[in-house]
Amino acid sequence: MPSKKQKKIAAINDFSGFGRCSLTVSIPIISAAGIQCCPLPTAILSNHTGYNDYYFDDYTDRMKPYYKKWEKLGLHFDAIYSGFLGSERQIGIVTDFIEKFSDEETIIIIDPVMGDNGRMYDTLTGELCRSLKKLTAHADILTPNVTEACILTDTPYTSAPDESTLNEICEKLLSYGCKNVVITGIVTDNKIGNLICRTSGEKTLVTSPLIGSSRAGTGDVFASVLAADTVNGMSLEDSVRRAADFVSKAILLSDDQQLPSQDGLCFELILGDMIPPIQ
Ligand code: PXL
Repeated sequence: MPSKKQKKIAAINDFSGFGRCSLTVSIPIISAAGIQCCPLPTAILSNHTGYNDYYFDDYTDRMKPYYKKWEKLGLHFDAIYSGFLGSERQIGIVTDFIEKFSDEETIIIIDPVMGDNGRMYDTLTGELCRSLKKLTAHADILTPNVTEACILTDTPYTSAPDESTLNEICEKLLSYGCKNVVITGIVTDNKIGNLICRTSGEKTLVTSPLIGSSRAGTGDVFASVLAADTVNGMSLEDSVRRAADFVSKAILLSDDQQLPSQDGLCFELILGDMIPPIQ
């Protein structure tokens, strides 16, 4: 009997050598889930921008020549997952990439990486943020945190938006054209929630106990698990639940190791959780 064809995900994100974010998170997590992860770098950094100093090499000019060779190879992806973008021109490049390498079956996951805790990341310009709005229209699943959801919808930032504000944010994000939104890291009392909003109007809040510290790269770990699980056929709600559980477990372990918050989540210790059961 022929076995099921292995899936592949194109991960468009930066390569940061230290600090556990972007490609250094996505490649191991997606691979552990049994999926081939094919990276298209947007920038190369010594370490992420959450540290005081870093080397930053913008990869904009090299992205098209790089994936031209993928075109020649006739590649096609089951999912395209885009994360941190290094320049405004990369919005057009990612759009072109989606047109070239997807069909109606391809799941497009867009993590609009812009900031956290009410602050924009260093390398993000206002122009890039505005252009990211256009990119969201292509997403089957858009995964902003609360800060990013506020920036994208021109909503004043509050760490714990109330239900009516969240509803307005969801409506606005969906009006840009994406199919599903997952707003991550919504803090309420002693819980942390991820709100799934669908074009049908149906909303589901997936909550976890609020435990452990706030850490760099958490959104990247979350989106990587979500990308892997949805490509493996899991429902959006179950994928969000599993991503939230994986993140919570990794945060507890990282706190236990007394890892500095900038150094991210020591997810390596639980990568085994991503391995699917043998069929
Ligand atoms: O985790 C988000 C992220 C991704 N890539 C780079 C970053 C950050 C957050 O600081 O600096 C380069």
